[in-house]
Amino acid sequence: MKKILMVWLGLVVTALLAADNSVPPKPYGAVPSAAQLRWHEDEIISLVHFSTITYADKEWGYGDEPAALFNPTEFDARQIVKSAKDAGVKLLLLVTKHHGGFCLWPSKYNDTYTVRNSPWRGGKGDMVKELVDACRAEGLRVGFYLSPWDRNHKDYGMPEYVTYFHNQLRELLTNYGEIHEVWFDGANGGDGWYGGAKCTRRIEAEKYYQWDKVMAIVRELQPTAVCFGREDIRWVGNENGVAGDPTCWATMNAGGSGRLDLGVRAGAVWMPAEADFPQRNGWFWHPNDHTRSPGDLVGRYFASAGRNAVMNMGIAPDQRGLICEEDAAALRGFGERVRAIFATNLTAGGKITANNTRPGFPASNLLDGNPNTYWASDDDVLTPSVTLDFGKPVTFSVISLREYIQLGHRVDDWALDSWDDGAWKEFAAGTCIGAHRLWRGQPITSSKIRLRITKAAACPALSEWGVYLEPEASRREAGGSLANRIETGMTKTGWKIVSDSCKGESEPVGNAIDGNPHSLWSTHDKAGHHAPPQEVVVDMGEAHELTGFLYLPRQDAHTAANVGRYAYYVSVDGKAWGEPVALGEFGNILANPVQQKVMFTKSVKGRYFKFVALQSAGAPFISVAELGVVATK
Ligand SMILES: [Ca+2]
Ligand SMILES: [Ca+2]
Repeated sequence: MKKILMVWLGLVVTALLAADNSVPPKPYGAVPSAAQLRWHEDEIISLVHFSTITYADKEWGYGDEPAALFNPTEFDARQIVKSAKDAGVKLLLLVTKHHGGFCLWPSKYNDTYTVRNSPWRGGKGDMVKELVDACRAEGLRVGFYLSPWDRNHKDYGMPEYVTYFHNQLRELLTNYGEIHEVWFDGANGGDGWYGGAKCTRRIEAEKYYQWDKVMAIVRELQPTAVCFGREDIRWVGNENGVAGDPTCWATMNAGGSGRLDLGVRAGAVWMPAEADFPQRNGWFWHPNDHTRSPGDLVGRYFASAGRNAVMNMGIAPDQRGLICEEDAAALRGFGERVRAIFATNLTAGGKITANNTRPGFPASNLLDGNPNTYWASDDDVLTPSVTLDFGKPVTFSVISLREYIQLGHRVDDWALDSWDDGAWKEFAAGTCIGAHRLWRGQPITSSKIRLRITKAAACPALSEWGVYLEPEASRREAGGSLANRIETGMTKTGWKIVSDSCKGESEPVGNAIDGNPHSLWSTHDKAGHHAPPQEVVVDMGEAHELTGFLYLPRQDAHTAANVGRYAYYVSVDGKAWGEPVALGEFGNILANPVQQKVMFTKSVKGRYFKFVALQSAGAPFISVAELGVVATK
């Protein structure tokens, strides 16, 4: 009897397994940590840049901007956080200390250069605390940026500074509750004030800061935080908010090496890309700068969050301590557009079928709005397809795909077909899917669509599929041209080159004043690279009252030859030049090659100008896309 019972029980167990043999696929390759998963879900995050240099009209503080400058009389943390929230920002990264060294909190390790030394709140304020409290009140998560480079600190370059840096990190990660991202900038070492020494200090960034100790502090004090720039999250390689095209794999080689924009297919570690860019041209607020338009921001959303990266849009309070009306309106406009695009998922009511389904992981999981349920195929089926029948003609222009990344990057290639005149017609194809992949195109009307996985390393596991129609007005804004972001200054009719230090062969000197942002003057030819200093003298044909000049660096990814340091002269007769009317550095020109506008301390009359490139940002030659002038008339 006992034996029979055992056999019977065995049969029951076997039958139960057969009825529910929903064995999930095994993970493929590297997978995200819980903290990385949560970071992926944020999609839109935002750095907040605010410091003494907001009052000095600079991008990088030299370190000597007086703390007395810092007096945002209308500072309102809630207004700043609400503006970010309007844009859909989920995590706010506070720049607690930028390269200039000024601390937005009253650090006990610094007696001279923090909010305590400023007039703001009578020296009794803690701006980090006010912003953190506002984030928590508005439901945003919080991250901290702490610059390793410090151009104010007297000990920078020496071991004492590293102790200071570690102490500050410990202080920040101890006193403000749970922090979800810690951000370390890659800009490191160079000239600075350094306690009055005013010199250049170079360090070996990989060794100097003792990163193993830094990471131990982060892991000890904030175990649920991701770390940008070191172990968890990588920079996307530009400050345009544009992830790699066509791929942006979340994986990199062990140790984080690999192409920052494209990632590494089947790389050993999960280290996804964060695509940062400022809402304005500069990261800090400047009186003559302006916001990007909402339509422009939407384009960057598709190019970052829509390519498996996270969009990090920098916002900047003005000198009052508020997000100015212009910027707040653009943030609101951006948020409204994104919400409008994704307001109605046209898959609702559709009938979905797959040509292969793993038991327990049906195709309907793609449409349930739940990121934790997914459709998967059998282990040996690497190229399944899934069809969605709307039951009626539907017009769409945006497709959203999400892989169940808890099981890794499984899909290599995919294609989408519409049902056109009784036959399938491919309208989109791509590679990496990952956390989120968006396709944005011209409207298509079709009664059904099909997703084909055309190549995969392991059986695909996809969690969500969305189909949307972008409002026409929003769609018309797509692809806003570069040209409308470039200030041309005074018209260049009648200008001519008087002399130059290097003609340039394939990219001749005349290209610097031809009004075309895409044509360049580069100082290299068959003989090789011609190192700076390089200069050009231009005759404007008649005298003008000049108030400033414009330098447009090349606008593609090749930024190394952009001009780092410059001198600018003006002359009435093209013979007597005198002292330069402007002499300085284009800060951050390598990572953020936006148009540079340098205003003179007072206007100067002249018919000729001489632009001298004293130093290249990072190449053995220099390049100029355009030179222009700002004149009173
Ligand atoms: Ca789902
Ligand atoms: Ca040009």
